[in-house]
Amino acid sequence: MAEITKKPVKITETVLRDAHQSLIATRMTTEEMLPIVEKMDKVGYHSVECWGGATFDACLRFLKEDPWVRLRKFREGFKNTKLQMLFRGQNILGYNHYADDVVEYFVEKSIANGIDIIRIFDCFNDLRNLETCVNAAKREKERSGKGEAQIALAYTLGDAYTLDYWRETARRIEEMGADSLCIKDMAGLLIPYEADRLVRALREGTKIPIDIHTHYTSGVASMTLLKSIEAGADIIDTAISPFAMGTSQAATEVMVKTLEGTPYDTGLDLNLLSEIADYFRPIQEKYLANGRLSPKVMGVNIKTLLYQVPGGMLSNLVSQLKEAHAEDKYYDVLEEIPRVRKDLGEPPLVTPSSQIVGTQAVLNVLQGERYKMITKETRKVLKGEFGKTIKPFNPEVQKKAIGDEEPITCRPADLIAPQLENYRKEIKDYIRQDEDVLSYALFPQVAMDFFKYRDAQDKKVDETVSDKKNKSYPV
Ligand SMILES: [Mn+2]
Repeated sequence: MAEITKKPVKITETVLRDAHQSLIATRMTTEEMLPIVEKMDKVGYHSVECWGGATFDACLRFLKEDPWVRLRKFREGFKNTKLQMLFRGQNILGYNHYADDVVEYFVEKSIANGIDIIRIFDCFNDLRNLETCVNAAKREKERSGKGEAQIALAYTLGDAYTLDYWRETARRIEEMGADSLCIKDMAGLLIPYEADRLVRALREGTKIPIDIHTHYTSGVASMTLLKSIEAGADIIDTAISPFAMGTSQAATEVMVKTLEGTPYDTGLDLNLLSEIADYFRPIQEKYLANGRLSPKVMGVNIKTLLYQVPGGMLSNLVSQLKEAHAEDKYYDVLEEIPRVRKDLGEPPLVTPSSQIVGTQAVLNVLQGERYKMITKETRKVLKGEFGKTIKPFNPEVQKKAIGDEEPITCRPADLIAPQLENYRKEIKDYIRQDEDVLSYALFPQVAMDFFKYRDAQDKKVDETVSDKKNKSYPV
């Protein structure tokens, strides 16, 4: 009898990052997460995604938590499981390009505080914008033995995104020294049979592990994952069921059960997963009850496939139009989005390009004339400040935006002088740990407010202590 080659599929669990970012605007607190960490650590996940993306911003801005403290607590609890983060290339976790010294220091500190795998992407898939980050991770690996660089390609559709493009890009990613490759399908555009073709093309281009990250938004995610696995994908991203589906990932338990007894058997224990689901269910119910989790994001949104626009972008669009009392222009804007995207070189629509294209499309429609008003960000794109898009910019629109200014053609960060020392100076009165400078570099206003809050909290504690002991206040 022929021996069947076993090829267990690896699971990246997203409940501590993308799942709650997609469903409840990243509001899960560290306190809600920590009690389940010990159990999650026993599962045998390939990794747990728990940091980066919007979690950093939401920690500081809404939860008044230090994201670095959260990370260190995860590291303490996850003794056997790799921790993973999402990193926007030269944007780090922000919306603009940073100097290399900031990117390098962020990578160093992320790994030092407990991150094992850094998933790095660029909103234009301009690989030059990933070089500094990938190289920094590789240096850390040499130095400390820790740190893996995974390059993620933002998945999108369009004439230029052919199987040859994906195959060739996979080849270049391996050449750059990435440890693995991820297809990041933020909008749920990757449909099952296309996934089969895509993964086979990637496999022809590279030998490194292939990870598929998709969202359930359009209802096809679990089928897409299954076809990807059959085509040779090594890792899939899933979320434990109470925080799965809708705009989040496919459910972990469903994929584990589906693969059971096949050559792809993950080997994960369904009973243990079910206990983890039991833990998260009341948390899901709490957010449903307080309205943070809307049943609207839990169903299937087929518009995302029709218009090829990510779910998050659609809801932004609705609120922008509502504010302008122009809700009747919804379909005009939906038709304008692909035109603006084409003018801007047909980039994937993912943070921050999704916001830039969306806002410009709204303006074009509301002003009654295209590019009558051009946003600062659109101008930056057309000047080349975000890097190179797959297709050239529309020259007329570019001319209108930047006039006779010379567009940037090199890697944009080559033109940015080191920034760390200045940031350090600006927060010298508040700095308490090396990492503070990075929080400040990414979100200056929000981090400064947090530092002040932190000082005030401590002062309150001091005051209580001194009040009791000395009946006087410290000077
Ligand atoms: Mn995602």
